[in-house]
Amino acid sequence: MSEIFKEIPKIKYEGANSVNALSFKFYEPEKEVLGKPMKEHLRFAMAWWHNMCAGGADMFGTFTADKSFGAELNTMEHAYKKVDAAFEFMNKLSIDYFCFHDVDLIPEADDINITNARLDEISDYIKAKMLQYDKKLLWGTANLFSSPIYMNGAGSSNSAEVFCFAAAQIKKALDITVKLGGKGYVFWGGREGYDTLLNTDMKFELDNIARLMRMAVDYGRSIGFDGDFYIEPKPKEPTKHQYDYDAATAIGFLRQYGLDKDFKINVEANHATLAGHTFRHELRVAAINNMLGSIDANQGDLLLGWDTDEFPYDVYETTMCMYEVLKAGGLKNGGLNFDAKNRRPSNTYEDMFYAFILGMDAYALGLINAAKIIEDGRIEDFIDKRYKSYNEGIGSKITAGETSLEELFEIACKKGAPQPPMSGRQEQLLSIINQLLFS
Ligand code: XLS
Ligand code: NI
Ligand code: NI
Repeated sequence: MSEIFKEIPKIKYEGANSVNALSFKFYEPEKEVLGKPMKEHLRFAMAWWHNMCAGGADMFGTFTADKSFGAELNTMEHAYKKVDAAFEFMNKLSIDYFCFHDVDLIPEADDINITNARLDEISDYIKAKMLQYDKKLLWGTANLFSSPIYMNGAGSSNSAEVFCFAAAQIKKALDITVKLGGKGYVFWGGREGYDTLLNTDMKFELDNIARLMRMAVDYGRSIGFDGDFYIEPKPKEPTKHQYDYDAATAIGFLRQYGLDKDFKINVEANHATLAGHTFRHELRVAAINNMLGSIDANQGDLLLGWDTDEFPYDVYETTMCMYEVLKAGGLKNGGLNFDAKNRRPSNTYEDMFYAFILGMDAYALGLINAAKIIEDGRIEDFIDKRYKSYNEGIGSKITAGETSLEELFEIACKKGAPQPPMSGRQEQLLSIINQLLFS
């Protein structure tokens, strides 16, 4: 088999002073950080849709990047070429995982039976390549948003026939995910939302989405899927109101419908900021509910306000992300999926590699920095100190649930107004972070 990325060598770690653009400056897969190799903390994954399929088309123009890999687009020959390209790419960059939607892998046919036969065929080929290159599937999913049949959503569609077709696609995507040993299955809302309540029964749509997820869980478990289902929250785009607005909303939904034992959250950086939160906030909300599952590692642009899916480069953000991940005890079945694409004018094969080098180095730095914050201990010590009034006296009775409103009333009336609490010291804490990042 001939090489596709012929000009690109295997990317190696060369250290922070290297001027070779095709090298890692910070990512050393085997280097131990807090007792575990970087590659295990980070578990990088390649998103099939952006990397193997998307050519930079936008509302104003077509592809700028050629992702044909020498084959005619939308043929099975092309599907095979994408597999060849994907594994060569992952191998050259030392990326251990990938993620896909069903229709990223093959051209969808008019007849679902033909589509499914194509999925069987290509997944045989992918499975063999996974063995050959020692690569793993992080998660699979079904695309329930591109086809015109999904214009009103999938689980939330007003059409029962569309709901039925969505269920069929999910079943097949689960079959392929299990066949390839995937440890995750994602539900990103797609068009599960609405544009106007004038035509929408919100309660009915939410009930139906939950019904679809319940069937997916029951089927998945019946065929031996022992990984995690994920909801990937996003507040808007493509619909005006997406039902899975943010982590808190999705967790409430999962609990309401009894799906919380099987699902976790897949937090995407760009979706967090679209929801008006920091990335870190979303990670924390998921973590404190024991639902931090996996991460779509990208970056938005606050000046633009849509899902720009940029490769992450903001080291402050990657640091805070990895700090949350380390504090949460790591990602069990999840990883860092680069749900990210090159900017439209970055349209060559080399640019695909530069983008991943950027993202992987940014996360390696984030991990190194986060470990420094933890080892330093000043931030965590400060937080402990800030709440220490709950470790003694009336504070410990409050947290132990051993007091009452009446008792607190009596104490407060006897003691009178307390002193204001201690300073929050925000500026001091921020300067500790900068000291740790840059020394
Ligand atoms: C879109 C989502 C999508 C999911 C997978 O905004 O990020 O790419 O990750 O369906
Ligand atoms: Ni995503
Ligand atoms: Ni997204």
